[in-house]
Amino acid sequence: MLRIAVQKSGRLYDHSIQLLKECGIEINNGNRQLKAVAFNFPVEIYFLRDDDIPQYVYDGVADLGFVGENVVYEKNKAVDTLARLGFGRCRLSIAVPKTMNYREVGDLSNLKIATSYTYLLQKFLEQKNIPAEIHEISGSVEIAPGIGLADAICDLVSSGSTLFTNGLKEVEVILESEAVLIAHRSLAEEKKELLQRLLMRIEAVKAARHNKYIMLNAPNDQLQNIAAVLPGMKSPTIVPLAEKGWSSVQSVVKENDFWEIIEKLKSYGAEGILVVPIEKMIL
Ligand code: PRT
Ligand code: ZN
Repeated sequence: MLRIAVQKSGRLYDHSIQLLKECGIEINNGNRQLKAVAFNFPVEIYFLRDDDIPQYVYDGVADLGFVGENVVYEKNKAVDTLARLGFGRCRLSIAVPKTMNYREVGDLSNLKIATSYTYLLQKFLEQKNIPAEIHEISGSVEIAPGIGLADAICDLVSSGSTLFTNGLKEVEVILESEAVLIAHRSLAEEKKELLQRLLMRIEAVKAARHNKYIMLNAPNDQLQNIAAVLPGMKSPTIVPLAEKGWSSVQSVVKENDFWEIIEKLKSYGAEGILVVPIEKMIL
């Protein structure tokens, strides 16, 4: 049995449960218990505060954890990071009042900076050789400058709207973060096998999210050009159509390159282009 720690409630909860579900691991956490056993995979889920997850995994009370990299680095526990999970993206940044004339990192010298990320902030300031005072607070960091508690803050940012509404501007990015899968350093053999199965599923779900299945009709005299822009997993599938001189082409495209590819395909005379999501992709 693998024991996986996930956030009990908060920004990572829904995505964590969704990812497990897409990996074929269903749990019933109807009344929000602290522990739940999956129906169809030997996995037990522990619901914890995100800040506690690295410690539980380090101690081996949980084998694995889904948690933000920001928390992993801040807690600085010796655990292995095995996969990036593609959700919970944010950055840990320093922000100052927007009225401040900020030019460079040296301008932070002798300021009082409020944060709940004392370890990462201290490391950053030491690296840059900046003498500044760190004021630890556990929540609502963004209001600290407004109430005279600090001159600047160091906190997580995603859209930037919290900073904006509090009259702050982002001036230094300390860390880019997303949710990751962490693991205890010495897992038993039987757990390692389960972990490999889980990792394969996570990679399949991630690959599927980043790829689309594409089908189109192409004039035969353009097949070479079209095949060249559609490398697919190995190479595209090409099947003749009932109409003479035409073929159906099927392949897989990366979401990032998607529009560029469509434009090229159209310029080569492709017609009836259909694009469908992929449920799972096993490479
Ligand atoms: O109760 P528990 O301790 O488990 O939860 P928590 O309150 O500590 O964490 P939670 O649920 O807020 O966040 C969990 C994780 O989500 C974080 O550790 C990050 O890895 C990730 N994450 C992604 C974020 C954000 N984006 C985020 N924007 N965590 C927090 N924020 C906050 C930020 O602190 C600030 O208050 O959102 C505000 C800024 O957002 P924008 O969009 O206005 O910039
Ligand atoms: Zn937390």
